[in-house]
Amino acid sequence: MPLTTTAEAIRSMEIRGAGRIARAAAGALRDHAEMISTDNFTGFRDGMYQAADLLRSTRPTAVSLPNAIHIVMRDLRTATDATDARNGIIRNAEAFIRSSEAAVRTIGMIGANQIRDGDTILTHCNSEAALACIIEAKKQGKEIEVFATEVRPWNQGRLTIEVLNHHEIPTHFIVDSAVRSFINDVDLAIAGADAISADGSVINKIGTSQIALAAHEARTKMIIAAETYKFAPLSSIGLEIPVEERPGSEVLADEIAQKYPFVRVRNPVFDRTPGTYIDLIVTEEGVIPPEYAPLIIREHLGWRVSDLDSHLFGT
Ligand code: RUB
Repeated sequence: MPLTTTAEAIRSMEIRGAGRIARAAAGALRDHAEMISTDNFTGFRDGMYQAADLLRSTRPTAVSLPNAIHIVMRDLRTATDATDARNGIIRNAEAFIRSSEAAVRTIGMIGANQIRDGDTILTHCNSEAALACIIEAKKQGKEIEVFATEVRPWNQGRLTIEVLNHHEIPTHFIVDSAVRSFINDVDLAIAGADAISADGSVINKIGTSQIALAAHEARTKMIIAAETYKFAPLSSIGLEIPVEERPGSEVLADEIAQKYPFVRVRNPVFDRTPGTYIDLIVTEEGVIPPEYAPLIIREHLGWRVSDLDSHLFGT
């Protein structure tokens, strides 16, 4: 797929979900590196930097996107030869895609340990990582039930119920505002993450923080399933993760909104859940409390302030 097609597919949410976005970006960089045929290193590097800028501009919140770009292109800083640079990008992209898929499988195995036979689980949006835990628990023979939210305005919950139904998992489909009414029927809430900040807070689909609040009040366990590349390195130098706000027309059609000149539709598509409302984060490296986020950024992602490179991180 040409780079611009992938970028547009991410922007328009045809490709969505932080893990899928990251793998699509890695694949687009690999294909773009193969396509730029020049032997001139500077020309090749500048072409790749432009590609990275375009991809990074598509969706601002999913940290998986700049992290994937950084991982795929990290050798470009020290490369001097176009062929070596190209081969490095192709190698890194393929390794990233493989390890990202493996991470989801590992998270599923680890996350399933949090689910007991007979549990009822609440999930929100459509997260591969969160669903991997639920599906693995079912595969292990645990009798489970799920509450899945609708997820206005994009209805990602319909994707989730399709997957749950495919795995023959009994599921209750509820509107987002019904969460508190059902929270006492739930043993465990599991959501994914678009970004995890150094302070342990989690940015995920709008409504996640209300679920966490309801879970906290009901003493229901709230866990986040997220690959380590969802942790945000730049948050460790105090940079805020931007929360994407999409057009109001996704919530209320323009022709209806036009009738109400005093009304402005707001459409933030993610929110931040403080770490204090999260019991643990399931990563492919094991379970951690939210306070361990800086450790993942430093020890696992191996990120140092000296890594700061505007082309790779978009600072
Ligand atoms: C998707 C969303 C998902 C996370 C994690 O939002 O909030 O919970 O991206 O998903 P959108 P995954 O539909 O707006 O992209 O675990 O699949 O990476």
